[in-house]
Amino acid sequence: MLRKSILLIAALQLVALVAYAHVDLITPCARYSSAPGCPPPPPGQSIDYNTNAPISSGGINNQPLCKHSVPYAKRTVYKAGQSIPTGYGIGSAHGGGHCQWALSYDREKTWVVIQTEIRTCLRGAVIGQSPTIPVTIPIDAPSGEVTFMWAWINAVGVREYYSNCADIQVIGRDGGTISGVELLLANFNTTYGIIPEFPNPTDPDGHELFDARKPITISVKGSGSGITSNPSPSPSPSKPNKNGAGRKRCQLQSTLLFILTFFVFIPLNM
Ligand SMILES: *[C@@H]1O[C@H](CO)[C@@H](O)[C@H](O)[C@H]1NC(C)=O
Ligand SMILES: [Cu+2]
Repeated sequence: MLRKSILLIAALQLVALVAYAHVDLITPCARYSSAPGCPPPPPGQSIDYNTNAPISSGGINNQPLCKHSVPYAKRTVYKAGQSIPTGYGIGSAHGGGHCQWALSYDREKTWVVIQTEIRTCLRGAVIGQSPTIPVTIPIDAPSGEVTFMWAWINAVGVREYYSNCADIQVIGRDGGTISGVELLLANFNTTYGIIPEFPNPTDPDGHELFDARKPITISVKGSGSGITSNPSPSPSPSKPNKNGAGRKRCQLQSTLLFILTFFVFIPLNM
């Protein structure tokens, strides 16, 4: 009986540890986030306890950008020009990586990247802490209902692509245009290349792919509804690369966690 409950506790701990092994956007609330203070999901949707899981892993895509397509009923309001203290939940910082923040005015059909941090994004973030990164809504951003995306390519570990989205309302100009660059996908699916791990400063990190992102300008009608965008052919794929090392490392991490659970947590619980 005691042994059984110990096994159960160990299993639960393992599930908890694995479920929190990644990173997610918690401010503003990612869609259906379980983070404290986030609103309940819209009708028909349920809380997502895995908002911190990548949408692509090992070059295999499991979930769409944003993970969920139905927006929250209520939007967080920001003014054009405002700096958002975006916050992150850290389960494993994966040596940092490349962050992109993007806006969509057309329900996730077209993305304009408004800010990018290459290589160092979330590097050194401490597990369990909630680092913040200021992201500025462009001063000339038109008003409208906007999807705000955080996307991340990790530096170390299984080659992954992360994407969380928050539903915001921008108070800005009445119509007009907003410019930026296109969203870069990599480590995503077989259409796109794999950026190999880049733990060391001299490692190739695919930054040239970021430099090559095409500019994009979208026009937003005064009412805030309906947009036109300049046509943008899909990004050219980069060369695929092996990622065996990353996968091995991740398996090793899981094994270590499992061993830890049995030999450290169980004695503590007894
Ligand atoms: C990869 O993802 C993109 C973007 O979602 C999609 O357009 C493309 O068809 C996908 N490629 C494959 C091979 O599934
Ligand atoms: Cu992870």
